[in-house]
Formats: sequence, structure tokens, C-alpha cells
Amino acid sequence: MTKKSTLPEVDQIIQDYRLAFRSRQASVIGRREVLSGKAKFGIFGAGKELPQIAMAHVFKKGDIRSGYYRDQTISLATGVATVQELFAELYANPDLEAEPSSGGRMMDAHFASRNLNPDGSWKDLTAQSNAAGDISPVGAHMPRVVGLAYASKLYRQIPALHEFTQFSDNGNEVPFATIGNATCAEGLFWETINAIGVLRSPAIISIYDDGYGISVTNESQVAKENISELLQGFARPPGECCDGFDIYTVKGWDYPALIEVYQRAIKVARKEHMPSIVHVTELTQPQGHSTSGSQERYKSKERLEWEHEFDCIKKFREWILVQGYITAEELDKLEKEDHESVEEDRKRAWEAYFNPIESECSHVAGLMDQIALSSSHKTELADIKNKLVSMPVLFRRDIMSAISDVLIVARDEQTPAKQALIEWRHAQEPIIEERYNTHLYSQSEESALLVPEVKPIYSENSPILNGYEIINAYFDAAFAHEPRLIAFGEDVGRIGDVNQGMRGLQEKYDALHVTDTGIREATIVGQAIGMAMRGLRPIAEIQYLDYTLMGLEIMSDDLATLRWRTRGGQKAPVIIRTRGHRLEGVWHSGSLMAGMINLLHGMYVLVPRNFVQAAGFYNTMLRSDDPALLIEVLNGYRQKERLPDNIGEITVPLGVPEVIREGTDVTLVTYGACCRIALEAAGKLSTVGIEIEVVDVQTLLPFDLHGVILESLKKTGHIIFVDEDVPGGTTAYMLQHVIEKQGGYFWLDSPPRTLPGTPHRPPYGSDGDYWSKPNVETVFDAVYQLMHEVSPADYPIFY
Ligand SMILES: Cc1ncc(C[n+]2csc(CCOP(=O)(O)OP(=O)(O)O)c2C)c(N)n1
Ligand SMILES: [Mg+2]
Repeated sequence: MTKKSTLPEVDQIIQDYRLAFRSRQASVIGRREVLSGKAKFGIFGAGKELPQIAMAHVFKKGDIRSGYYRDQTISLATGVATVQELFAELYANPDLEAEPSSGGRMMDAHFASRNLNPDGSWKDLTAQSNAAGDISPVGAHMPRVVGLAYASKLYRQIPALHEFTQFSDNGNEVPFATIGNATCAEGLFWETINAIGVLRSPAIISIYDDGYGISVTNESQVAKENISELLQGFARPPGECCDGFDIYTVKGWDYPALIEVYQRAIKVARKEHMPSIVHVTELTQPQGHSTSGSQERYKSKERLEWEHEFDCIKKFREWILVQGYITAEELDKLEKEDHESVEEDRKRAWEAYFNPIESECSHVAGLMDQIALSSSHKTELADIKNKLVSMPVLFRRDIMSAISDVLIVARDEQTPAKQALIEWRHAQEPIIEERYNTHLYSQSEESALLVPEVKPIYSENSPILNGYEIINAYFDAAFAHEPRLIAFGEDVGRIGDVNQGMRGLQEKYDALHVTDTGIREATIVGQAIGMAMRGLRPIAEIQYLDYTLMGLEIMSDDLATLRWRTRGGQKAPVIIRTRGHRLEGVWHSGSLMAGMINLLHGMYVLVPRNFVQAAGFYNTMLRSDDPALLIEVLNGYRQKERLPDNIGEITVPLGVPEVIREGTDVTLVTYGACCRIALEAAGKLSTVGIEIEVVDVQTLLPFDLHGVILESLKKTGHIIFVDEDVPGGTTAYMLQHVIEKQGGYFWLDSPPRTLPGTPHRPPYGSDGDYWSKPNVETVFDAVYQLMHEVSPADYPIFY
């Protein structure tokens, strides 16, 4: 099937060989570095070089790779990384200049292009090779490919998006997904393929098939042991322009065939905007899976011999020589040069990583010597220092640990040298903070925490509407204002979501702005991530809070970590919209909030009590550049609210609880649907002489940034935390914030209380709900009991 005409020029072929060879050398030398203890763990792309070289031929600026840890060669070929940077990653160099993918936060072979300027604003993504920040849970990088691909379709098909030229050139960009054969056993893979097929969007998905997933062969991974055969149902008929994927099977060591396949796939992707799957077979793992474990344990001698024989670089070399493009001697010479150049790069990377550590160590050791000079603990101090300076492999943590030991030993002695050591240690704190802890959230001017508050304005004419009409009016205003706003999810399009928040908006805007999706929560989240990474502003709906679990892994592993793991290099300002807390039945009224807040640091978690607040939060997030999960109150859609005259402009600040009823006796802290229950209970408690102050926390991440709850507690001296989550869940989280972080402990006149739901999920029916969640009576009783314990005479038990 090979056509000579598709081949690159001879010079280019030699360059290709040299790049593949250098990449292999980096793998071999990298492995050696790990085994000698200079790096902790290594995973390399050895054996997968050739398909990546072929892919790189059709990869253009603006395209995006979303792959996994085998992609070092395409990263080198597209300029996303240099050989020196591969080693900087391997050593975990925390200098962002040296290791631009993540500043040492990600392990080796996890690449990311820098899509943002240092101030957090977008770069021109069409002018660079893009790599969506890699992650380690295999398969979890696939859902975002749905959005990366779909964005091209939207940029091409929505005229109002044509002006956003820093994100797209008429939708010509193509995402290149890569995945291992074994990972094709993951549901995420199939969900992604189906979604891209449904969305008819351009993508090239390459499956690197080396027959193994660590030690487990295809026999145990995919039915029929052949993934492309299984995928045939997704294939579109040859030569016809209809739905489905073009599916290719090509041997991973066959350079001309690989070149041709990718040329065909890219043509279809860019012109027809249709996707392809390339099943690259007969790949090998010359070094085994990673530096942990050896493949001799699970591969037969015959298999190892076959792998040696069919090594893609060996085969490529043989082919080049047979073609007569170069002599073996000339190629040997180039290989020697290239080997040396990789060694040089490794050396430079090591020095860039290690020299600063070494000089910090010698500075600290010098101070330790000085401390010892006038100390009565000379021997102990000398031991600590000698142990430090003779570390076989030195890390900064060893320096810190030795400093701590010195300060303990010399705790009773005061010298300028000891003071200098203490100061040096303190001076490291902000540096360490910057290295490891920054960029969990936006630090840019667009941070959600900086969005100024715009309060609702009401006039005599402000109508009283149902909650769903309020949010509907808000979304209408939002679409009118922002062409990049795209809402999608199950039942969001035609009927305008199951609670009519988007009712009429598909007709008013269009089916690309307000869109139905299949039932596929993980790729709904992934779709939003990919779209947001390309400059769009998605509101992705998950129909009920209970079903966010199906997208939670993607939210937690990909979305919530994106900015942090790329150290401010990438962002995806996604809004995940859902509704929950109170409907009917075990899986429509759960309140899994502790799971959410614990797994989603890096996102904001917003729990508005009504729809005016919800509108304000949507607006705050749309004016910012961070992702959020927003949970609407399920039983609030038919509650009456007044529509502010400025519904399209209002914003609600994050991390600012609101006192929704003032009181003097007890502070009741809650959120969401429980606010109404608390207010009703407050009315009843008032009739028996107890005035509670009800505080709606409004946002769980972030939580009460300015101590509003503490101020209330200072007034009342008593506090109770109420919600529908399990015991020890979000009530415990709130309690820890107020009592420990805010110092509420000092203002307590009685033990703090929590009133959560039951440890199991809410049974079906109104009575099931009543007896599994806080209700007006249980809130009344809990508060009354608290006051009774404080003053039995004033509050006798009467029930
Ligand atoms: C979700 C998840 N499960 C398990 C692992 C551990 N793991 C890492 S790589 C791997 C094998 C992947 O095999 P394959 O997809 O064929 O890729 P290959 O390494 O062979 O290129 C496994 C099980 C992981 N990283 N993520
Ligand atoms: Mg494999």
C-alpha cells in the first residue's frame, strides 16, 4: 500500500532516524540514571518512536497532543520538549525554566505545553505545538479529547467564534490522542470513541499495541485479542462520506506505511473534520514497562527475541540502508554523535538540577561548621554535617532534615551562625511554596476571588417567578453576552434541561450553543475540559448530583489538578452544573459533598440556596478563569423568587457566607436546601424563646474566607453545623474550619454540634427522606437540646 510519493525527502528521513535514535538513547540513559539512584522512577517511550515520528510529520502548530507516558518522541519532534528537558523531568528539577512541563511536579514523560503567559492569560495557541498536560491514570486523558476535537468543530461552524483567532484558525486544529493497547480495556476509551463518533469531530487516535499492559497480554485485555477488529462497528464505509471513523492497522516498525497512514488520516481530519483510529501493531518495549520490575519475569525468550528483531529503530535503520539513502558507516558515525549529544544534554540537565542543591548544601554545611566551633556538642554536630555532605544522592530534604537535627542538638546555644542557619531555613519557605504548592487556583487578575460583587437590584416591577424561570432568565442573558458560552448535557438541548433552566434557549441561540449529549458523564466532563483548554466557556451539565460520581474521577484527576500540575501553564475554566440534595429516592437525593470537597481541591464547589444566588455564582465563574462545580437546589425550581432587574450582571463573591437570619443564642451553619429547613426551625425555636442565627456558607470550596461564621460564634457562644451529608462528612469539614482554623474553640460556651444525615443514603419516599436527613423537627430538637444542656432551668425538656 506504500506509495513512494508520500515519503519525505531523504534528508528528512535521516533526520527522522536521528531523532528516533536520540529519543531511544534518552530512554536508555534515563533508565541508567534511575537504576544508579539519581532519579526515583523512570518510564520511557522506547519501542514507540516510529509512529510518533510519522505523526509529527502531519502535526501542525495549533494541534494538540493528548496522550500518555510513551510520547517523548513526538514531544521532541514537535518542540514541546527537548532532550535536556526530558532529563530535567526525570530528576524532578523544580526550576520551571529547566522543566517547563510542570516545574518538577510531574514524573518523567508527563508533558505539557505552556499555554498561558506568566500572568495567567492565554497565549496564541495556534502559534505553538500544544500538549494537554499528561496524567498518570491511564485512559483518563481520553475524555478531554472529546472536547479538544469538538472545539474545532465549533470554531469552524459558529461564525461568532471566528474572531477568536488565538484559539483557532477556522477549526483546522486536530487533537492527536495516544493510548496503550491494554488501556483500551477501560470504559473511558470506549466512551470517548463513541462520543467523538457522535459529535463527528476531528481527531486522530493512535493505539500503541505492544501486546502487553505491564505483564498482562492482550488475551486478557481485549476480546478477540484484537482491538481494531473490535472497533469495526465504528468504521465508516471506505470512500464514502458518512458517519464513523477511518480505521487503520499499521505495523509500528514500518516507516513508509506509517507515514502514509498519518497523511491520509490528517487529510480527512482537517478537511472533512472526521476522526480516525490508527491501530499501530507489532510495537515493542525494549526496556520493559518502566524502571520498576523486569520484563524477563513475564516475557518468554522467544518473545524477547522477536521484540529485539522487530525493534522499530532497528527496522527503520535496515530499511534506510536497503533504500541506499546512506551507508552503514555514515549512519554509525551519526549514531555516535547523537549518543554523545544525548549524554551532553543529560549532563547539562544534571548540573542544572544538582549544582544549586550542592551549593545550598555547602552553604548550610559551612554554617554547621561555624555553629560547631563554639558548641559543646561538637561531635554530634560534626556527625550530622558529615552524614549530610557524604550522602550518596543528595536531596534538599536531606539538607532540611540535617538543619532540624542541628537545631535540636544546639537548642540551648545562641550564636550568630545558628541564627543565620535559622534565617536561611525561613528564607527557603516561600521558595518551597512556589515550587510545590502554588497554582492550585488561579493567581491571575481573573481569579474568581477577585471578581467584584454586583448585588441584585430590585424595583417595584421586579416579577416574582419560579426558581427555574429565574435561572432561565440568567442563562438567556449570559448567552446574549458571551458567544463562547456553550451549554451541554443530557436533556439540555431540546427540552432545556430536566428542570427547564435552559428552556427555549436552543431555539433562541442554536443547537451548537445549547446541546443534548448522550448519557456519558465522564466524557461530558472531559468534553468540557477539552473545550475550555481551547478557550471556550463550557457549562457542562450532569443531570443529578448523585451521577457526578461517574465524572468525578475526571474532575479530580484531570480538571482539578490541571493548573497545579502544570504550575500555572494550563487552565480549563469549566463550570460543571448539577442539581441535587432533595428529590426522591436513593439515587436522586444523595448529598455526596464530603467526597466532592475532598477530591476537588483545585476547583470551586458552590452550593447556592436559591436561583438568584446560583445566577450570581455562574456569573462570578464566567468572569474568572478557574473551574467550578455548582450544585443547584433540586427542590427550589418551583420556589418563588424575585427576579433582579440586573440578573445578567449580578455576581456573588466566593467564600463569603451570608447571615440569612440574625439571632443571639446559637449559630446554625448550613448550606443549600437545608437553609430553608433551618429558617423554618428558627421560626419555631423563636416561639420557645431561642433565637438562632442562620448562616448560609454558600461555598464549600473556598470556605468562609473572612471569618463571618466566627463573628457569629463570638456573639452566640454556641454552634451547630447542619447538612444532609453523612456523619463525619461535610459537617466535620465545616466544624474543623471554624473551630480549628478560625480559632472558634476560644469562643465556645458549649461543645460544638453536628447534625448531618444518616450514614446510608436516603430511602425512597417522603418519609424515607424525613428520617434520613435533618428536618425542621430534628433541627428544633438538636438546638433545643443544646440550650437545655446550657441552662436546664430555662429550657426544660417538655417532650
Ligand atoms: C487507571 C490506572 N490503572 C492502572 C495503572 C497502572 N499502570 C500503569 S501503566 C499500565 C499498563 C498500561 O498498558 P498499555 O495501555 O498497554 O500501555 P503501555 O505501557 O504498554 O504502552 C498500568 C496497569 C494506571 N497508571 N492507571
Ligand atoms: Mg501495551
